[in-house]
Amino acid sequence: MLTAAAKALTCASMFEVSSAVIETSPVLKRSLESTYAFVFVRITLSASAPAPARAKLPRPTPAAAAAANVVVVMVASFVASSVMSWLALTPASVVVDGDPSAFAMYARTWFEISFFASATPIATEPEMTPTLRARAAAPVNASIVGSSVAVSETFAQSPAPSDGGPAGMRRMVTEGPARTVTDNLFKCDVDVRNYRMSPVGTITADDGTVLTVPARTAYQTGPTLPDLFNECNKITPARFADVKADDVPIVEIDPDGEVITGTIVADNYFELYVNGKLVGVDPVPFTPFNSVIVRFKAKRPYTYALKLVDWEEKLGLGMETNRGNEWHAGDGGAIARFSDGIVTDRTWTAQSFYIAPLAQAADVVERGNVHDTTKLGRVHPTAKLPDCRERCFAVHYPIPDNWAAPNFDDSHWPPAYEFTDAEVGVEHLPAYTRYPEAFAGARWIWSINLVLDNLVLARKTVP
Ligand SMILES: [Ca+2]
Ligand SMILES: [Ca+2]
Repeated sequence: MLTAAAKALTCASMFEVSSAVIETSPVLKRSLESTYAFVFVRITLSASAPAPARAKLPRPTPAAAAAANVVVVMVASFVASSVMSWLALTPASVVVDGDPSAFAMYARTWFEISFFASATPIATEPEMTPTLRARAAAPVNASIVGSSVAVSETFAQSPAPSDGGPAGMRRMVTEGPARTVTDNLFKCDVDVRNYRMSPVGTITADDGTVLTVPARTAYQTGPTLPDLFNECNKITPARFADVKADDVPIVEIDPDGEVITGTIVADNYFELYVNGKLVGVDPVPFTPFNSVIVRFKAKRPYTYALKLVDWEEKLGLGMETNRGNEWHAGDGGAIARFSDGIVTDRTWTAQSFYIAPLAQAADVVERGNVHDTTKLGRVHPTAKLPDCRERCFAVHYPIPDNWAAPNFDDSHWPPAYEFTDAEVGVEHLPAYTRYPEAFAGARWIWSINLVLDNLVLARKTVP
C-alpha cells in the first residue's frame, strides 16, 4: 500500500495543469445585525499527465490514485488554512470587524472553500471514476469538517482581531453600571444653573482589569489651573482685555524656556501636560462650563498632551440626564490656544480609550488605528443612541503609562477630528463665546466620535 501511494505521489508530481478555471461567487452571510459580503475564489484545476510522460508512468491502482488525491487535497487544505489563519490574525491585513463573530465567519468561509476544494477532483486520471473520486473525497471531507469545527471554535473564542496589533489596541469590554467610589469630586459654592455632581466609579472588565470611570484623573492631587471664567469662583470677566494674564503663575517645565500663555475649554474635563509634566487640572470636572488661563515656561521642542473627559452621571455607561431623559449620552470637545502659535486642530493626534454607551461591544470596529463607531453617528443629533440603558456595554483600551511623555510614539494615533461650535453645542457658553480672541484660529477637537468617545488623549509636539 505504501509503495502504491509513493508511486501515485510520483505520478501526481508529474501532473501538469492543463487548464485552470477561476470562478468568483459572492456569498452573503448574515451575522447579528450586519450583513457581510464575502467573495471567495473557487479554483477548479483540471490536471492530466502530459502525453509522453503518461506512457512511461506506472499506472496507479485506483486506491493509490485516491490516496494521492487525498494527500494533494490535504496539503492544499493545510496551505489554505495557514493563509486564512495568518490573514485573520493580522489586523493590518484583514480588518473586517472588531468582534469575535467575525472570526467565526472567517472559519465558516474557510470551511466552504475547503469543501469546494475537496469536492473538486484534482487528479483526473481515467481510472478516477466518479465513484472513486467521491470515495477519495470522503475522508478528506471528514477531516476538513473536523478541522473546521476546531478552527471555528478557536476563532470564536478569540478576542478581537486587534490582539497582536499595535500597542494599545487591546480592548476591554464592560457591561452594566460601575460601582460608585466617589459621589462627587466638586461642589460649587454658588447656586448656578446647570450644576452637575461629578462622581467616580470602578468597574471590572471582561479580562479582569478594574477600570476607573469616567477616567482615572489627577483632579484630587494635581494643581488646579487658574480660572479664565468660572461661575463657582465668581470669576466672570466681561472681556478678555480685563484678564490680567501677568498675574497668572508660571509653571516651570524648563528653567531656560520661553513663557507661554494658553487658554483652554473642555467639555467637560481636561488635564494639561507639557513634556510629561502635569501643568494643571481643570477646576470643574463636569459642569458648569468653565475656562482656564495657563502660563508655563518650556524650551523647544516640547510636547502638549491633553487628557480629555466627557464626564457622566451613569457611571460606566457614558450617560447623563438631559431634558428629563436620564439615559442620554452626552458629548465631548476641547479647544485651546497658546501664545507660541499652537492651536487645537487636526494637526494634533487624538485617540479614544473609553467608548459608551453601546448596545454591543462589536459596535466599535478597529479600522487601522481608529476605534470606529461612525455607523452609530458621530455628533448630536444624528448619533443613534442605544436603548440598552443599564445593560449597555462599554469598550475600553489600556492607557499607555507614558502617553504624555515627549518620546511616546503617537504615530499610531489618528489625527484629531475637528468639530464646529454647533456640533459641540457651545454657541451659548460664556466661558467660551465671551472671549473670541482667546480662541481665535483654534478648532474644537476630539477623537472620531464626539458622543460615544468619553475619554480621549490628545497630543501635539512643537518642534
Ligand atoms: Ca470643565
Ligand atoms: Ca459621551
